[in-house]
Amino acid sequence: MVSACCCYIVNAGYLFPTLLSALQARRSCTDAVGDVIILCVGPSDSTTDAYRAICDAHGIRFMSVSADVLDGLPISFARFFVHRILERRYKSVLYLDGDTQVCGSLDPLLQVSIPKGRFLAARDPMSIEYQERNTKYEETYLHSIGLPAASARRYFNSGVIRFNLEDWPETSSRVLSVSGDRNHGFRFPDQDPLNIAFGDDYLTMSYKWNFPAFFLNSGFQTLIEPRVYHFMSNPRPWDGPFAPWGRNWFEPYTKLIRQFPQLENLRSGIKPLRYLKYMLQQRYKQLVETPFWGSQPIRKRVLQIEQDAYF
Ligand SMILES: [Mn+2]
Repeated sequence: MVSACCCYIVNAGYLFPTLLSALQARRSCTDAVGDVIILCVGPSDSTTDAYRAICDAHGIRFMSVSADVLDGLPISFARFFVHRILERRYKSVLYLDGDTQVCGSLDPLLQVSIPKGRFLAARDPMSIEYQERNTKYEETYLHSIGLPAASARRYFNSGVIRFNLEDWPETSSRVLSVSGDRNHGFRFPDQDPLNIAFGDDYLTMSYKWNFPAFFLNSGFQTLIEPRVYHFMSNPRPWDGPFAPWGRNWFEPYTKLIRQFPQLENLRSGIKPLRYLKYMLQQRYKQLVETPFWGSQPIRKRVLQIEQDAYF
């Protein structure tokens, strides 16, 4: 029995990208080190059955979970309920968003020991942005949600988190209490209260384990050698071969459909007008943002974060 797992928790609408990431994760961690688990929130139907069959055949645990487990909260909060579902034998958990791609061994991350009560997360690019743009802190989004400046400098992303399962009930209840105090009204509903509840009291994970896809614009993949790419905002790579990822990160999804043609009709594509909008938007972002993100000071700061990272 293994005591570690990679865990996704999604609803049926997000199973397509999640399956790709989970298959990659399965190939990227040793069977004897960790299980790969997809928790699917909501009723079983022909769609979830199709995904379950693929998972069963490829060594991924697929578990259907009643929506009741979320206490009425939206799916974005689901990561704070995994301790209600996972068996206690899993001591170490690597939570992954479904909008990720895994391309290197996850064993070391599953096996690293984490002090009691702490967790590992990667710095969100927003934490770099406001400092390097020399914006007045009082005028930033992070200030508007009540985050002290010291915590804002370490504002982290919640898309990939490594934690000890025994700590998660306490962590989750702190987050849900912060979120509840604001009527669950944050722009980043899970990430903001997690940052407010923990401030800078977490352990920094290398960008290697949660690499923001737009860093591809600045060539940071050669500095960092990512093992998990995270596609944090729309468009996503399964929508099309947009900048900056192009065909390289789009084709795994088309291959997935070639491998499992039964998935073709179970996913919804984007409309041509939106496709065009995304194409222009991504090119524009590349032009406008690369001088900033590709600049020497940012490069230095990213390298510094990497050097100081706990793991
Ligand atoms: Mn995400």
